[in-house]
Amino acid sequence: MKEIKKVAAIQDLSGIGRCSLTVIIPVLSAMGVQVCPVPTAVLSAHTGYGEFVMRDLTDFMTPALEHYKKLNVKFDCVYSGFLASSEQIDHCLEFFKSFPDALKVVDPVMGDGGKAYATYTKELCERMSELVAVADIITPNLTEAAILLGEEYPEEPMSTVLVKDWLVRLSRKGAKIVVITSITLEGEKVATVGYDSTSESFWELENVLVPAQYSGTGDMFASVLIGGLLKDDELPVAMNRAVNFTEHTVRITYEHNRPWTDGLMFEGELSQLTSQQKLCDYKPI
Ligand code: PXL
Repeated sequence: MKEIKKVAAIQDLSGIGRCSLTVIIPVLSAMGVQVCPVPTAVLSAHTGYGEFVMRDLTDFMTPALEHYKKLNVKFDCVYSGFLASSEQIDHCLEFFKSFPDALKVVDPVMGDGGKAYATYTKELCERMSELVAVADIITPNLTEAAILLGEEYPEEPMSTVLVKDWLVRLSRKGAKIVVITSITLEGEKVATVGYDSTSESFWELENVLVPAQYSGTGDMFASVLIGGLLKDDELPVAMNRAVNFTEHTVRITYEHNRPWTDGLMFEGELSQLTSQQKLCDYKPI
């Protein structure tokens, strides 16, 4: 029987407003990957609601890791995302160190639209670079890329030359592969761009413009990307899969005129993720 790949997902569980584990578990499961959640916090609703109750689970992480080591669990991927305290950076580093053969994915969740999320302190943002340093793959959005590089959030469309410079500078912080989502490029384009430092290749996937943004979009993108890479997709193929599915669910949500806090209406669309078809709408830049 084919082995099912296992991902340790170090992420929060938010009851309302699809994001983090409530996106990652169904999406990766539909792609045939087992998600083993390591909850960083439990929230009544994600932070975008402004009002929410949250239980920080920092003290759960080390005992959980010790248990997995005792069970001799082998994870194929360790994937970190929303963190509740700067101390959790140390626990994530321990997870990455404990499973050296796993694909290490860091979604440096810190903010969006040029602003940091409500619970993200300056210290937590500063320490995120320690995780980026040990990652194989990082998936920042433009806000997070700017924070990691110590740059201002670009209010103007970016040139391809500048985007490539950001990708290379980010990869020099440690990760072999860097994928940045939601970049506004010159020529009224929004794109997802990727860089593989081993082959020194750059990829761009143009996104269809939808005049709305929804919570959990980054989690959706990263989950589909990971699912593809664990099925041995090449980077541009996995990016293509992730862009297409994310875009499709954004469009459906927009057509239903849902508030952005609800997240993406993906539940009826999961069957699309089971397809093995490899797409090639990407282009080198
Ligand atoms: O999708 C990022 C995210 C994850 N988890 C929580 C959040 C957010 C973004 O707002 O609040 C709790």
